[in-house]
Amino acid sequence: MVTITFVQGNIVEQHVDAIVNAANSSLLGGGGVDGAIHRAGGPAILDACRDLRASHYGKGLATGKAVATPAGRLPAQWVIHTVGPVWRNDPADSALLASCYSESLRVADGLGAKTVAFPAISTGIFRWPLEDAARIAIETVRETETSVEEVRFVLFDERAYEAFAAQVR
Ligand code: AR6
Repeated sequence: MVTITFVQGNIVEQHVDAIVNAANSSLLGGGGVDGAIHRAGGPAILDACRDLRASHYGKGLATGKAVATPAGRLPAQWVIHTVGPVWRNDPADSALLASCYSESLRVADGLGAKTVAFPAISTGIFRWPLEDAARIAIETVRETETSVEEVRFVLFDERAYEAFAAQVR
């Protein structure tokens, strides 16, 4: 069974097999955690993303899907890019946020990754309320069949850390 852990910190510093990026469908970078990952990992990540756009992902990556690239200079080996939904208070979108977690774990399994770090997908620029995002994230990880041994939620600030950690108390 997967062990779920929580740390408050910066996802780019995590020594895990794969870190997950809260990307956008262009796969070509952005702000928030996406910007931090590309800055810290260097141009190899963007090069790999451009290759994806030039091959199987000509139209970009759909919301709720995930795809991996190498991690450049990061301590992790892989970056799994996923696209969360923008919050618009439509309950149907919860399945898309859940899909980000389950699809990322499916991609991690394909890579043979045993340790995977996730940010709080959609809770920044995409405005998803933290408590609801935390509930969906943890329920989905618990319910997904995976060979990943540790899922580490890396929360940038104390409020996000508390929202996630509260889910398992
Ligand atoms: N490490 C861990 N968590 C972080 C870091 C970091 N270095 N930086 C920010 N967070 P966001 P989204 C937290 O906005 O809402 C980009 O432009 C942050 O506090 O990064 O899914 C993409 O290209 C928040 O809790 O992602 C997309 O266009 C969480 O990570 C769009 O933003 C997610 O915030 C995606 O928006």
